[in-house]
Amino acid sequence: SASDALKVGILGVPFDKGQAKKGVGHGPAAIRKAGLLERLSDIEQKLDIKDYGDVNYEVPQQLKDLDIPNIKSYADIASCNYQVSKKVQEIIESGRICVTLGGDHSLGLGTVDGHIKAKDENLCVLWIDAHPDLNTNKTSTSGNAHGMPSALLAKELSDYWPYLPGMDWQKPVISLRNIAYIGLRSVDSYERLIIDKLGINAFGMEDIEIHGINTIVELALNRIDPVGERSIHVSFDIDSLDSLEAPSTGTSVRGGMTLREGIHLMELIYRTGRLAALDLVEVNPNIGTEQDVNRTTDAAIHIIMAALGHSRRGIRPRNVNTLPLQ
Ligand code: 4U7
Ligand code: MN
Ligand code: MN
Ligand code: MN
Repeated sequence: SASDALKVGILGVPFDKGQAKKGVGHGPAAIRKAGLLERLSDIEQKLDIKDYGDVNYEVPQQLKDLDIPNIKSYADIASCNYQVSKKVQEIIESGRICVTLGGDHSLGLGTVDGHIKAKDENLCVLWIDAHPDLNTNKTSTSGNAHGMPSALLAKELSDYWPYLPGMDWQKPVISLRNIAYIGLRSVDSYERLIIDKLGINAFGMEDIEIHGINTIVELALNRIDPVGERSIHVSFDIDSLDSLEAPSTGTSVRGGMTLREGIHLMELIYRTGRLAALDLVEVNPNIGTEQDVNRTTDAAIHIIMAALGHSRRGIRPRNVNTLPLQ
């Protein structure tokens, strides 16, 4: 029946100014074109899906020509994320799981902020990524905002940022105690310093090799949500997967997770029943061959399907216990 359907909202964020490569703004269109909605319509878990289309934004007059040192396209970052936050808050408050399609990972600032507002701070974040995205504008070697969202969100790092005009909406912020990283294998030196100094829950590829993905997800959830009561936000950067699994992305790093590990992780999250927001970011259809793009969008769709209740075991037909006779 419709009442046991899981309510989902899909939001596209065709944003690319958090990094330098053209094409990541076409990520939402590429994932949709690869058949996301069609494939979600026949998974075992019944879904009630509402597509909210793509976010658009304008840079307000008072932010135009504003420059913040070493944050490229700052005014666009601040303005777009404000709209993302409002939309995500609205979708979660309407009782839907918010699936945000990126776009570069700077949008994680807005999605987590919207979730924080919708759930009154009672949430935890799994940041699935080759990179921890923990740079401030003082530590970043690139000035690219897609390497900064978790540092912008972290309560413990707020003193390390200058005043950021146009970001006053971005409050309150989350404690790093409620964030865990999985899949790390490209960590800048200042990011490593922050992780060690603050005792951040950071699980790298070697941890997955030693313990296996199942144990790592359990460990991560135990750390960030020991009682099992928090709303869960998964910010899934497609570059967490190995370059062979997801070649069409801007900052790919070899030696990453298999798609199997990504799917298993999302199946575990689905089973908690507490997933409220999933970001699927950094798919860039301008990178690689057509086959590379298809492989990458297909991986993204598998991750989303697992998060929303697709079962690789299959399920028996409803109300039927025997095989049909001729
Ligand atoms: B992504 C980097 F220096 N750390 O800050 C930086 F290595 O959202 C990469 O995870 C950031 O893809 C990658 O520019 C951001 C670099
Ligand atoms: Mn990222
Ligand atoms: Mn990354
Ligand atoms: Mn990237």
